[in-house]
Parts: sequence; C-alpha cells; structure tokens
Amino acid sequence: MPVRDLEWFGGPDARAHSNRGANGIDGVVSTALGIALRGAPTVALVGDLAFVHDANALWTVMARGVDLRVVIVDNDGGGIFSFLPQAVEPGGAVFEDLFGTPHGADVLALAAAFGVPGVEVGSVDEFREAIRLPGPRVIRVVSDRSGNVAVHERLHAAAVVAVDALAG
Ligand SMILES: Cc1ncc(C[n+]2csc(CCOP(=O)(O)OP(=O)(O)O)c2C)c(N)n1
Repeated sequence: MPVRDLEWFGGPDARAHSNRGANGIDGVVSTALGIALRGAPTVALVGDLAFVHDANALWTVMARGVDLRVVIVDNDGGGIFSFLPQAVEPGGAVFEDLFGTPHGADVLALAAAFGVPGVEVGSVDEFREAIRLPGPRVIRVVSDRSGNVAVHERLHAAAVVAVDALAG
C-alpha cells in the first residue's frame, strides 16, 4: 500500500522510485539504498513484508555512511490483500493463511541485527521528530490491516462528496 498511498494522496509533486513496476516487494530496501548512495538524504516508505523480504539489504549499510531512513508501516503481513473480495469470502483463517501471511517478525530487531538503530513511533509528533534524524535508521509505524481499509473507505467517501460538490 505505501506506493499506492503515495500515488493517491501524495499530491502532484509526489515522485516514487521503483525497481520492478509498482508491485514488486523484492529488492525494495536495496533500491532505496542505491538511491541513498547518490548522497542525498533518502526516505523509504515500505510495508513490513517488503522490508522483511529484503532486510539483508541492510548488510554493511552502517559502514557506507548513507543517510537512509526506512519508514516501515508494520501491519504484520500483506495489507493490500485486505482490499480484495477474498478478504470477505472466504475471509477468516483461510484468508489469513493465504493472503494476510502474518510473519510476526520484530522489524526493529531485524534492523538491529545489522547494527541499524530504530525506533517505534506512536503519534504524528513522534514520527515528525524521528524522521528528522539522519540515517541509517528505521522507524516502525504500527498499523492495522482492517483499520487501514476503513481509513481508505472514509477517504474515498470524502473524495466522492468533494467531487460531487464540485460538479454542482
Ligand atoms: C517477490 C514478490 N512476492 C510476492 C508478491 C505479491 N505481493 C504483492 S503486495 C504483497 C504484500 C506486501 O505487504 P507489505 O509490504 O507489508 O505492504 P502492505 O500490503 O501491508 O501495505 C505481496 C506478497 C510480490 N509483489 N513480489
């Protein structure tokens, strides 16, 4: 969802780097590292599954002197699938096994295994404070898969109301 949220809600100036279309969860951290190696402060916004899939990219990151700040939206699994019909039918445990795929990995511990410091934030103010600090570092934002669907439904409903109002 992070790349889609950027597309939908990032505004006209939002730009994204991507290594394999908009959908690949492989190599996302490596791609961010490659961009950070150009020398500019770099923020990567990734899902927990994408992060876990490519956590080995953090290998030697501390020795490279890069300013890479990885923001992990951690909903313990693939949140995008909760937007699909199979979240409702069959839903439940079958959906969790096949699509939700909770992994239970401690993403901050995973980063720490490579010597990369991390912090969990619980509010917008904490996030603002954490994102200002130079990397390498990871920031964990805890999210909830079904709650995220509800937030998107509210945003989409508000967009429909706004467009209807514009249309008169
Ligand atoms: C290599 C690879 N395996 C599987 C997929 C299928 N896939 C697309 S999105 C996704 C889940 C991503 O989860 P996460 O990164 O936590 O982001 P969220 O959906 O929760 O926002 C998966 C497994 C893929 N795109 N690439």
